[in-house]
Amino acid sequence: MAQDEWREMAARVRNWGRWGDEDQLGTLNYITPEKISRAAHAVKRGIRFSLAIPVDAYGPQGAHGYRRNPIHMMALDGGDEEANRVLRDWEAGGQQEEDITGLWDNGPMRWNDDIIIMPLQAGTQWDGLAHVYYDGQLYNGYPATSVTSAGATKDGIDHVGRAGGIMGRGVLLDVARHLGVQRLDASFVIGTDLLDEIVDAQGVALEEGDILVIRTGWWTHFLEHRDPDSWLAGSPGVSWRVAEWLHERRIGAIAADNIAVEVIAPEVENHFLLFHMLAIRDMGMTLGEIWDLEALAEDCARDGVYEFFLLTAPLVVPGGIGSPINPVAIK
Ligand code: UVW
Repeated sequence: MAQDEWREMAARVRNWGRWGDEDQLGTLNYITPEKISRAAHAVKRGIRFSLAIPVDAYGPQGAHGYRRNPIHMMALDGGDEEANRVLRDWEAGGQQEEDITGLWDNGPMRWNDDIIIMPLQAGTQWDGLAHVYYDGQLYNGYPATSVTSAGATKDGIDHVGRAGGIMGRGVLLDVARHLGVQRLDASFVIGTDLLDEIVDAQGVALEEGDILVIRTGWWTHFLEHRDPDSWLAGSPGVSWRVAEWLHERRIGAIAADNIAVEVIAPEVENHFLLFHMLAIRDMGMTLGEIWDLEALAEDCARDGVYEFFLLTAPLVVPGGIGSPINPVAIK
């Protein structure tokens, strides 16, 4: 029964062709230049909040073998000045060392460089539209085979980056604070009635093109326990039924402080990530995951203002599935 209901909702929320057969931006089309210009008026105090978790080896990944935390390494550092003195006299010294030694022989200029190796989904991110498919198709009907080992030839995150990123009016819906808890219980399902209640209680009017930011408080579970397995498995989040609620309100994008925006425990037996399929593949809605909303939420609770200008810029990775970001909320 629930599967039939889900399929019927999928047909109702599907935006394929709404912005043309070639579209690769989906609901970001709701965030028009006029919306962005209006959103800038939400900036009153000039106070900024970074919503990113640290890009380091101690993040929440590791529950899946295929996702690891970022590895940050130095390519050149302060010790290299001394090292190069030694390397200069080393017969087997490589080209780079010789070049650097040559440059560092003349004048005072020295520098440090670094390298990051990471899954693009490892930390605070936007999931692009090529991330999820079912029945052999991606958003806007592109075949699943258009994502190749060379990258996503359709629906890649590079289209979002080249279009100038994702920015506009952000609205925080603080579910945990509304329910009077530090964080929601494991596997708590956020339904549409609760979202309506929070919108009313917070006194915000949602508008077409808004970027919804949902706080479950679940990030604090990771900060306290540092356990990727229980953080992932217990993650509370939105129900798949929220997809139509977002569709009706013409929301531009949605982000949350959990691993997947939606609840991880399957709401329908053996059906995993039902909201992902509706949002990304059918609606063309980009999902923001693993955002740290704690400081922003404190401020919103203090001044009672839950809207802000949200600025995020995905990297232009040709064929990329998603992108790490440092989202910034400005009030
Ligand atoms: C999956 O794990 C499939 O998705 P996400 O990273 O979007 O939660």
